Amino acid sequence: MNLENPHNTLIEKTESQGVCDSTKAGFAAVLGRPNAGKSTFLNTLVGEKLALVSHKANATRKRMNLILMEGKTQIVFVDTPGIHTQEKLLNQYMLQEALKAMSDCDLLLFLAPVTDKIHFYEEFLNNAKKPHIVLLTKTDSVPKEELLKTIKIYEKYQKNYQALIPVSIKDLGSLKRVVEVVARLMPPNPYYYDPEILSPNTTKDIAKEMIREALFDNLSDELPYESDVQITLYKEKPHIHHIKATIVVHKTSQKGMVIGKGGATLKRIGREARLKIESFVRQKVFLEIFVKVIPSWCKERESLKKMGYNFED
Ligand SMILES: Nc1nc2c(ncn2[C@@H]2O[C@H](COP(=O)(O)OP(=O)(O)OP(=O)(O)O)[C@@H](O)[C@H]2O)c(=O)[nH]1
Ligand SMILES: [Mg+2]
Repeated sequence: MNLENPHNTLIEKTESQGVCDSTKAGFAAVLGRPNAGKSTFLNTLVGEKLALVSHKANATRKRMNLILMEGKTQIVFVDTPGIHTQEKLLNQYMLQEALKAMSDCDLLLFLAPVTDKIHFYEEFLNNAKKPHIVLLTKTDSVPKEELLKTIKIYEKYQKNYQALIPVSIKDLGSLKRVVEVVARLMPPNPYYYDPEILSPNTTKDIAKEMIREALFDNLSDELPYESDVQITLYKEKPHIHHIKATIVVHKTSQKGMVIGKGGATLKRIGREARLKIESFVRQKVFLEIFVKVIPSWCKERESLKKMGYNFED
């Protein structure tokens, strides 16, 4: 079967599994290097900004599940941290999260920006044992001829993948095609989650990601990586959600940067985060943010565990 798209470039090898009366459900892990566009892709699919997106790498730290219904098929997309070198402890945790998602899922979606050289991906393309589809992302950032050339290069691996689909978040049709292909590859199963919900992650988890996103957007490059957010109170009152959060950094100088001159930076972070959370929970939010120094929080296994990054020993 060969579906059309604006670039006429979807290469798909799977045949339709036919109409089935019973439901299908499965997990599709979204993998790729940092900054490949994994979280953006998923947010655009579900139409809500649930996963943290940033132009800075290493935005996603923990797996986040986003649920999409396609007819009688429930697809649980698993957003994962970007796969990269792992000399730092937090990176090791992030790699572990990605590998866990990979082993638990039914299908892998491997995202490779069309602007990257294929050599970054050859190891995966050669050796991946799980059924996978390759998504060439950010196609809007290259001319059509370059996209076609890149597709030719990837076709060398077509024996291994189920489909190769060029995508851009600016082309909703390309995302729809991904959903169709993924839905077809999901196994017969009862639904894992209530079909009405978008994510089984709690509102508290999502609020935390939204505050982290505001931090990423307002701080210079290295700092976000060395900071984190803890939610110390999440109370849903009749007309308002009351949230207390603590931004954790590991040096006193970083605390100063988060607070900013006369508290200006922290105020901006708080305002941005509050607006994001309010638009998600569709309620007023009262958000209080504190800043705390915990030396070396991201360098020691025990401190990481306290922050909610649970290593599998
Ligand atoms: N031009 C263009 N930019 C995109 C597209 N998809 C994502 N981006 C940008 O790529 C950057 C990284 O996006 P993320 O979704 O945070 O990437 P990620 O793969 O989740 O990154 P990590 O969580 O760090 O592993 C952001 O600046 C996005 O706006 C796309 O289709 N086209
Ligand atoms: Mg991400």
